[in-house]
Amino acid sequence: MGTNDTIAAIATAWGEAGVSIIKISGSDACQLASKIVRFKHPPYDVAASPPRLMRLASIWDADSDEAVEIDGAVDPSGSIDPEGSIDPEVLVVYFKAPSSYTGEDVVEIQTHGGVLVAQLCMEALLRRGARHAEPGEFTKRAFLNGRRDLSQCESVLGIIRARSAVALKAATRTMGGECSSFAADIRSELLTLQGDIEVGLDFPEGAAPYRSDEDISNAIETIRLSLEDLLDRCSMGLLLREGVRVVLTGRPNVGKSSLLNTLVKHARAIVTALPGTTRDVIEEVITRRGIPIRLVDTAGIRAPMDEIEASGIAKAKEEASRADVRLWLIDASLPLSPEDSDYITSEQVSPQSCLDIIVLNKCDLPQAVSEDDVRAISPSCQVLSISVKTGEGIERLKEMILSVTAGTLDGALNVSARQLAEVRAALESVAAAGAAVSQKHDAVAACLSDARMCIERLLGLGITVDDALLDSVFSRFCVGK
Ligand SMILES: Nc1nc2c(ncn2[C@@H]2O[C@H](COP(=O)(O)OP(=O)(O)OP(=O)(O)O)[C@@H](O)[C@H]2O)c(=O)[nH]1
Ligand SMILES: [Mg+2]
Repeated sequence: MGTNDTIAAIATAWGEAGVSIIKISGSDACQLASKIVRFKHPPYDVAASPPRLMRLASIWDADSDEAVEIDGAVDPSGSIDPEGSIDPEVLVVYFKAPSSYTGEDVVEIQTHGGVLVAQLCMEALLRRGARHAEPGEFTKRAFLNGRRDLSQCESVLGIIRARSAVALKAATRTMGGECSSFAADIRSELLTLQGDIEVGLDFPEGAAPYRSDEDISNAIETIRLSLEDLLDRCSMGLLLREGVRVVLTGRPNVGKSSLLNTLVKHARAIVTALPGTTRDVIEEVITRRGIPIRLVDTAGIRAPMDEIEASGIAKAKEEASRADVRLWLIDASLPLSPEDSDYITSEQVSPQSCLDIIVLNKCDLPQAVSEDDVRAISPSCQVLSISVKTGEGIERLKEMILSVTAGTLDGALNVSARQLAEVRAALESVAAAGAAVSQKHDAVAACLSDARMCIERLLGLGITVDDALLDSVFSRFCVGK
């Protein structure tokens, strides 16, 4: 991917619409646009147009470039050769470098919306030397030209993909620089502390330390708390963007697929009285208070009867391991199975990042298991009785699922899984630095340096044009963004 060539793309979605927008960016943007644009009034050159002013023009293509050059010899306000006319009425706006989205000269042409008009306009530009932009290349140039840092660029995608008002707010907050400035503050604290510790390393043996162990520990703790705060806000943003992942697990025949069907309000999954009905993973999205909830139905867990069921069960366990909310359903009309007891016992030690709820289904039938029986095994676990058949407890269950989004919604920051992983890694390095204070200060400095590098990758500092990280970030964008 070159960086100095001039790129062009249709920025609007494919299909009939009010307008189509063609974007051109690069040092030759004006010159290229001038070859197909004919303004109705002077000045006739795109480069001479007042920046940011929408101007009426026509788009004109011809076999030879000379015929379309606006050079005064042609009367630009004169009649247009219908042979070369693509669109007799367009709006053209010029953004002069560096005050543009990409930081380069940008020309945008608004044509009448229509599949062919925009396509012909693009073809005319490509024939005259523009290169078709790759996905996200305009935003990538904005990053390379210092218009935005990487976290702001990634939030552009968050704005495009937002499916709820809260997710949109989180993306707007991030694009406005809230995540970047928070992360930049942490980075400068890390740098200062690392510098102080390195100065201290050079002090002669026996001299008073530059900063005491206690002082360093306190500074590390302050940074750790800031990173935890950042992690919470980013985790919530990712949850809003990707949706809360709710995985339905449990023994066969407990009513997992019936619950999925009730929550999505249609018969999505096959339900039968035969244990082992669901073999594959079934995923559906519902929205509750603007928050997307991804429901994942899985195969019942038992000793598998055949190879298909064995793979289904393996998939169920894999899904459960990456859930935000894990529901373990139990048929409360039957005594607890060993699998149920094992699950409830092990659930006590499950990681806090996932909310576990034990769901006692079929409470319309005579009960063999009560909520108290479950609490007797695990006093702190969340347990709820429901009946998919009568609808009892379903509203309460939805509320419990949404409790994972409580609290931090207002401060949520839109990040990608990549960015969240960087924050998590930074936190681990800072924790390691804290643990090393009483032993070796050079190890502390090294851990702080690792943490700082994670934050720098989050912001995209020090990344070069050819960095694979950039390609992986921008390849997820659409063409024309
Ligand atoms: N009485 C009663 N029956 C229920 C309830 N929920 C589900 N069932 C019945 O339980 C049986 C099994 O339901 P499924 O939803 O297929 O159970 P599952 O957990 O998906 O089962 P597998 O796919 O085999 O793992 C069906 O006959 C349902 O009609 C309930 O709340 N009350
Ligand atoms: Mg099922």
